[in-house]
Amino acid sequence: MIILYKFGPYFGLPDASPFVMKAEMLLKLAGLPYHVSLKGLLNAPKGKLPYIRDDGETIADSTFIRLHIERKYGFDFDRGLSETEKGFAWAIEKMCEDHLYWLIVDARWMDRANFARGPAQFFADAPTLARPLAKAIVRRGVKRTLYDQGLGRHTPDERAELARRDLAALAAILGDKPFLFGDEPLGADATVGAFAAACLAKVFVAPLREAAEAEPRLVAYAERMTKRFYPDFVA
Ligand SMILES: N[C@@H](CCC(=O)N[C@@H](CS)C(=O)NCC(=O)O)C(=O)O
Repeated sequence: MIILYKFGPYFGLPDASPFVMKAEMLLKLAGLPYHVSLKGLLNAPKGKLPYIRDDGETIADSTFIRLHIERKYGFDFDRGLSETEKGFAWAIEKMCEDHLYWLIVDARWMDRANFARGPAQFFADAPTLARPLAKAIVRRGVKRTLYDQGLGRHTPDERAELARRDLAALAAILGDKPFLFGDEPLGADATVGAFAAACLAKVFVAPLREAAEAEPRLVAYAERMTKRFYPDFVA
């Protein structure tokens, strides 16, 4: 039996992490049964979630989870796609994971009010006296990461512009189709659905969310994906 290590529901989303949501949607797409554990972060092989354990094997990182499912269970997340579409699917995913993601991190962690409403919850189990210091240290680390990554060097207006471009690109690619490549969701939908939902989380007040809400097709798509993969989830 597969165990998926995740954070759990936060911010009105099925999981705090879009990468976890992606991995979970991939498991569901492949029709694989799995259990979840919310206690994996301390033992995470790469210090991040998600990872899975599958019959004694540990696979960390949502992309390697996907490749594992494809190799071990023979499920094709790109089924029916041409080589060009496969390249396109990969590029869309990586825009979400390596660009849009950092705009999400910025919106959640760097704005004080968003932080207080959002990621501050991660520190609920820290000892009361140490909690403010722990929050400050981790926030400072996230700020440093954003600076090193590069997006942290831009002005807020520049970041907002990049967010609008990412989200408009996703909406344009989606067009009027129910899913990215047609009537049924594929692997890339697990990524885009997860990241679109993360951008739209109502807890956060941010230009990023405004940019997502300005794309009605993307909003409808995010709702469609969440309903399809988390039919029982109540925000
Ligand atoms: N490339 C990884 C990214 C996973 C990732 O960044 N996870 C974040 C949450 S969104 C995490 O676990 N962060 C915990 C930490 O850095 O301590 C994947 O695709 O799974």
